[in-house]
Amino acid sequence: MSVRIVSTRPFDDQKPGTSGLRKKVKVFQKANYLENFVQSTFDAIGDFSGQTLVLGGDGRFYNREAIQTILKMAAANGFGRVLVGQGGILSTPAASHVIRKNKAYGGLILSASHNPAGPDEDFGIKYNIGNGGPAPEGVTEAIFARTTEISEYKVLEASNIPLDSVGSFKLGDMQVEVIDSVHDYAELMKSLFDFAAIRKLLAGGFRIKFDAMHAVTGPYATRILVGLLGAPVDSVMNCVPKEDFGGGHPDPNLTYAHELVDVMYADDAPEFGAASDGDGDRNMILGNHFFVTPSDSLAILAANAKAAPGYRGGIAGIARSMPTSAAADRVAAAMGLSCYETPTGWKFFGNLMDDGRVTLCGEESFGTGSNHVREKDGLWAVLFWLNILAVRQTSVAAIVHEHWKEFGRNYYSRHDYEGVDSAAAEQVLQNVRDQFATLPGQMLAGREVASCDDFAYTDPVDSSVSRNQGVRVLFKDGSRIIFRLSGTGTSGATIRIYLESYEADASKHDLDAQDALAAMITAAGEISRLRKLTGRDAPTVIT
Ligand code: VG1
Ligand code: CO
Repeated sequence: MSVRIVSTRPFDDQKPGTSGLRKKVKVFQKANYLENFVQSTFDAIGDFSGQTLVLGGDGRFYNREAIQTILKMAAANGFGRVLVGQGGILSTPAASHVIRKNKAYGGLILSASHNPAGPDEDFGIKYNIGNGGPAPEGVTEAIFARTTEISEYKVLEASNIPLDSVGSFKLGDMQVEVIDSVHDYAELMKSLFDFAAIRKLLAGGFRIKFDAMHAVTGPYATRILVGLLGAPVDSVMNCVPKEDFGGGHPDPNLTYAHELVDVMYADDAPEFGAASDGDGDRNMILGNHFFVTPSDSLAILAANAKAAPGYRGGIAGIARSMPTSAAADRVAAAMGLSCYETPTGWKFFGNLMDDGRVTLCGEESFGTGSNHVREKDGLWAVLFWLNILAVRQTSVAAIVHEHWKEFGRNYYSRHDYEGVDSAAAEQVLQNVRDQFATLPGQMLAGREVASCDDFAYTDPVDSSVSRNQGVRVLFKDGSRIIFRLSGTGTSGATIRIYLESYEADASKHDLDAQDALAAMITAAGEISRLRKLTGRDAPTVIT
């Protein structure tokens, strides 16, 4: 087997976004496109000779092909060992755990998360560092810089490795170990949650429904919920990963997880429902005829953390992304914990967890997690909820209502306008920026504007600064309107508008969020002149 050095030219569109490089499969299939990005990553991450790399993906179309290419490149570039999930499958949180457990140098995760899959849809790749978390901005910038000047890549001339059963192989001097995709992750979950209590809850007739949306969490949910916790087989649905995710959009929200929503809002609905996304790091939590917003879910997990054995000793602190509602801040204040507000994307939580400042983290985009790994973790959130339900012996809706009663309710919603012309989207944000000087002091939606800014974050651990992380209109009463452009899409621009207002009065906690936020929604449209610029009169998705 010999190493081949292939000459190549840079592509000008390999800048990683919020979570790695995401493009249409057709783009990744262009000659040298994947290879350039992988070699640029290897060139940018330092000296890994003889070290371990973790490799796996969400099973989408092109996963297997990409894995074979990356294995041969890893061998040619001097890795000592690659741990690859069986069938090429590793959920994002499981990959994070395997990196940490094996003290790997880093990992490559092949996923475009909740974006649709198939030959005409999306593919993605991201590099995670040795702590198991997404590469911080300094690293992704170095990778990007390398993509602009790359002139050759290295690949071993060898045949493909069989991925479908566990085993050890040699690729040149490099060891390839095909590992069980679920085992280590399941052991980790057992160490955090009271499996006996959850098993008892389920045996007592508490019915659950978990929707893997034809994506990566299927094998994990089946092994853990059915195999280890004894849930009836029909408690899980769409649990066989498909290369095209069944033609669906594996984004666990009320719009895309409609199959589960129909079950949970039917007359004979189970007590608990949940779904996860393409790569298994997101979660949606539902009760019988009840939806838990991700921001509330984070706050509720924090307030009830001691129910779970893994968190019985208490939590160090909480972090949330800036657009996530301030519900968790109220819990942190009540518990005397520090609370951090970071830019969107899990990579910003890594330093805070490594430094021991926070235990729980969350994002409004259906992501919650803790320092057990360095990614958000869908199934972890499901098990955490089940553990709390087993201890509290009440319904999801009752837990949420009691939480609001104690802490007040942060009404919250996100409106997404997808596939908007990029220039128009930029202008929507600019229109708001242009009013930064005049808005403060004005009344908007019946509230006084306190201040406006472009959110900037200084990492308290390494002092790195990230600017332009969202346009904020902040009100005196704590309400907020935030505008941001998505960094994960693959065509056109997506405008996200995040709306939040706080209600302390328990007699007003039963409004629909869209009604409670109606005046704020109108105000957001007016100050941004969104309708005129984009020609849209309604959001594509409301969460
Ligand atoms: C979105 C979410 C963000 C999340 C990111 C990756 O990013 O808003 O909270 O961290 O996706 O999640 P953006 O830039 O499109 O708003 V995942 O599950 O797609 O890896
Ligand atoms: Co995801």
